[in-house]
Amino acid sequence: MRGVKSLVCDTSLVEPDTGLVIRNYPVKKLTEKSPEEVFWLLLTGELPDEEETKSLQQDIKKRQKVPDYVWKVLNAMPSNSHPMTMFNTLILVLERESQFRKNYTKGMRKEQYWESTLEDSLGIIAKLPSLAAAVYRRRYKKGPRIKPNPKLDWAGNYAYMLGIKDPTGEFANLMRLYMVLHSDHESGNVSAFTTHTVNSALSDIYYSLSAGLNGLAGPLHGLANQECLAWILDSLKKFGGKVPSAEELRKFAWDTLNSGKVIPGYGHAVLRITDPRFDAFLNFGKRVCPEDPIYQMVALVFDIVPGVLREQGKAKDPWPNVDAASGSLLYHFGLKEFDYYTVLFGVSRALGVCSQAIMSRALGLPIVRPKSVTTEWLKKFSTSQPSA
Ligand code: AMX
Repeated sequence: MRGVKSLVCDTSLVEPDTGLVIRNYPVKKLTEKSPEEVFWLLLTGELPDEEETKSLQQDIKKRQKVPDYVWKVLNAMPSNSHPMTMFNTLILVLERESQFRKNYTKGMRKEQYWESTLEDSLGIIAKLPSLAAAVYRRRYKKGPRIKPNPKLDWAGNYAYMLGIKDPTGEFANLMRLYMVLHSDHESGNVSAFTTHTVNSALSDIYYSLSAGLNGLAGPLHGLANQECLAWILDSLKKFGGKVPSAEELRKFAWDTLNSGKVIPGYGHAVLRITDPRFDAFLNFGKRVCPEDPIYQMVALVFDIVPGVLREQGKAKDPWPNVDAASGSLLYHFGLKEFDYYTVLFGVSRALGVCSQAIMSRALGLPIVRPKSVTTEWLKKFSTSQPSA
């Protein structure tokens, strides 16, 4: 169904020549904003003022306590389960808290669905950093859970609870940027569309978000970012840990293509320009870690690979996507567990898909139920068409 116009989504738009635009704001204009401000923007179409931002941050803090039964489930899971399995399970376990389900069972008017969906969304979004950080600490044996610090903002708290050393505060800044850049990408991608489909059955947002993020766990969707960093690290290893010359890298890129592999982090199903989110990460790296060979390698690949892909002439978009840079920055700060990167993506994407669900309930959108046909029907249909 690529390119078939079949959905309405007002939170964001992705056009081939602009990249992500959130409520009329190109994403590059939002890189200095906090995730809370962007969540407000996604929901209302306007950026909040200082007071409104503070009130949302206070509201989130009031909701961040995770009930103990959730930790019992996490501790009962095998410690080598995939981090996305752990994360999505915890979201589902929290479904017990759903106000939507309780109000629906009591009898709620259709016009009130969006309010309960908003309540549930605030409840789950407030808890995601604690859940995601706890998954990290258990899965990678980093020691006991770290409790949220009431003085910190949503993403700052996430950085803090992961337990990554951050003397300069730049890791927390990276988390804020990461959470903004991945927050939304229209509604037709697998995680957004799945969340929407499940929510359209009036399953509450806990069910819906967990389902959507199960889609994000797939290698063709959210798991792709770890492959990009692996390619960068492999390339560096091949050159003995030193950044190669442009010519050496060009040859390495051709070797990758000639062996039948793709160059991870390059190309996009929709975009036909450098993903503005890649630019934002590259600028962050330039400011914070210009000496890091991994950052330098990412910058060199950006100089060389688009030319190689153009010369090969297969990829419709020879430019980098968001995944080409994000992993290298996480790695720089010591977050080196590739399998975990999709969880970060999931925490961020929850902002967008929850906003979309609240909008869908406010608009009273119907259950998703496209019509299917049999193969037999398809054969008859295709043979009955006049040939072109
Ligand atoms: N390296 C080598 N070849 C590439 C390429 C790349 N980075 N990107 C596309 N191509 C090839 C395709 O494999 C395809 O070859 P084929 O005709 O032999 O099958 C041809 O170019 C045409 O593909 P396309 O229409 O340009 O791309 P697509 O819309 O089918 O797929 C994408 C898009 C991202 C899957 C693809 O560009 C790709 O595989 N990129 C590398 C992996 C990657 O970066 N994934 C992250 C995706 C980011 C995200 O959405 N999260």
